[in-house]
Amino acid sequence: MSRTRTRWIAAPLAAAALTLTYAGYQAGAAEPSAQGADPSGRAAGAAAPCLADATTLVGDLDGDARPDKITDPEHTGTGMTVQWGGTNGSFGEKIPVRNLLGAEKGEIAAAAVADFDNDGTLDMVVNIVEPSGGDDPSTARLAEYRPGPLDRTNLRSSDARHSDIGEHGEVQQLSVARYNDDQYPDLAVLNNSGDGQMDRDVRLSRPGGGLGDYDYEAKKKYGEFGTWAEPPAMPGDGWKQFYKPCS
Ligand SMILES: [Ca+2]
Ligand SMILES: [Ca+2]
Repeated sequence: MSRTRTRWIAAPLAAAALTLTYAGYQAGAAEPSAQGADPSGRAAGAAAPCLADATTLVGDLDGDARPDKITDPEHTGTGMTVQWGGTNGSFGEKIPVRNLLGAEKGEIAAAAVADFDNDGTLDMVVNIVEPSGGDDPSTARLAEYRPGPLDRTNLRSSDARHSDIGEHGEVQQLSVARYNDDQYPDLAVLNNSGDGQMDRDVRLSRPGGGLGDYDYEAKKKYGEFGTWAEPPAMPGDGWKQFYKPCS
């Protein structure tokens, strides 16, 4: 409850900053303004996410109505950083997502950020796994779908749900994708499924938002089977499919 109250109190203060920051974007956006009450159910005060450049998404991740900056240099989800939004449209220092998630040395930490349920606050899928080093893959230590807002200190969500992405092998990379043709982002998963096999798995959005579970038919249709020597390509244009340039 306190989270909701905080957001409502913060909204009027941040509204002015958002208006300035997003004036150009809002003016040209086809989407209705996300400020104030909105039939789409977007959080009050949260501007729609937008792309500062091909590898930098700007949107509210922690629910304080100030846009944050998420950078995913290789579109792999492994080198992702977050810069929390401050006053007057400023951003803090780049913090590696793997540090915020508490990944240990030797663990692979991958994350994908998008507004998977299209409510105006960014969400995250996370996976942490320690590779087995052998033919049989380990399962994830942590695999969750985390609807925003996320906690600034550890990226936790009060609505987090277990994800099955970590149960079919060792997740190497995560990336946003557009597979089924709806308004909700999908997920591409580069997965070491063992015995030399490296596949691109997929998790498709469900009607109304959020990600579905493993689906072999979807994998055959949108995924790809590969090997450790020749892994499948991962999508690099997922954000671009769903978010417009900020200016
Ligand atoms: Ca924020
Ligand atoms: Ca969301």
